[in-house]
Amino acid sequence: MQGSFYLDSLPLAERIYRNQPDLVARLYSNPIQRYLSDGVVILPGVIPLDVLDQFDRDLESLADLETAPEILGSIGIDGPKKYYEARFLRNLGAKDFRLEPPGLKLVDLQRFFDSAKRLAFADSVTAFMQELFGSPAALIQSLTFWKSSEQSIHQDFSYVHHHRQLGQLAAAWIPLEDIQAEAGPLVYYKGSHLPDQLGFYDWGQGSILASRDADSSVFAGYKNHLEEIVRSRGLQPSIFLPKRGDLLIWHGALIHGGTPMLNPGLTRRSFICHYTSMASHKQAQQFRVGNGYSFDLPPALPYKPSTPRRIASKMTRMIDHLKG
Ligand SMILES: O=C(O)CCC(=O)C(=O)O
Repeated sequence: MQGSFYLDSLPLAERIYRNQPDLVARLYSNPIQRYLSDGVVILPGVIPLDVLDQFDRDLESLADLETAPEILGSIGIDGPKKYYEARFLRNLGAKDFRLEPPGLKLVDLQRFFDSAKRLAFADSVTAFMQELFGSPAALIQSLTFWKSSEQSIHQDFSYVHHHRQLGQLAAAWIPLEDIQAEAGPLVYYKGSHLPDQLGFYDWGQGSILASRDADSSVFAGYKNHLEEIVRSRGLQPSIFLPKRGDLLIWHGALIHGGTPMLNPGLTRRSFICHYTSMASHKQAQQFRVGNGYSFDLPPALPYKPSTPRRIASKMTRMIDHLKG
């Protein structure tokens, strides 16, 4: 997919911002104006604390996988190779996911916990997305972190793209606790959200989409490309140290990542959701939640990995373990 696809799918608000920035102040709220100019906006104290309390309790229920209900074991996981290949929490072979090293992502907990669903569709989030897209929010995916992602800097549109309307992508970062500087907080670069002006990365044959199977030199090239943008434009890193209840919303093209965890004793519990507009993904219309929609809500059926798959996962983990 070429860069022109990205530009052709931008929401009206962003088209106005690019062509007649003065008009934006007359048409849109202050948070949308800041989002359009910086690629990011922080809304302090807008996430209901009682829902966060419930989500805390639900996450605790997952901690002991041997006693957690079977269905919870079928939660998807992602992140570094070991997690990506295990695919489901219960294949990880770990009893307590909280003891895993940084990088583990629990995928789509809104399919299992009402608290996660209520967070993903909190009024402050859905109202923002509705104004931005001119259409209700459609949740693509959520990721829950116990620790830092330690993910190198990237732009989401290259990775989160099954909705196809690449320009219609925004994400919410919801802290589940007050985030400490040494816990590996989110880092982002204000003003880095206009990839056509800063330069698209060519993932191969002019495509702007990342492939997990790409050669490691392609990933290294991507990292260099973004670092060069940051350096040449003099973009400054911002570190997000929110309090519980705060919300950060970022543009699908904002350069961001997870910083290294400096204190191994600290958690960085966070809930991250990616959205597109309902109008750009009609399939989402079947699952309405509050003022938004979701791609795929009913809980997945308990996953039974095939025997070869289980053996392959176990061997991969043993080899990784031996390699240290
Ligand atoms: O929270 C982080 O460390 C990074 C999360 C992220 O990059 C993402 O979800 O796109």
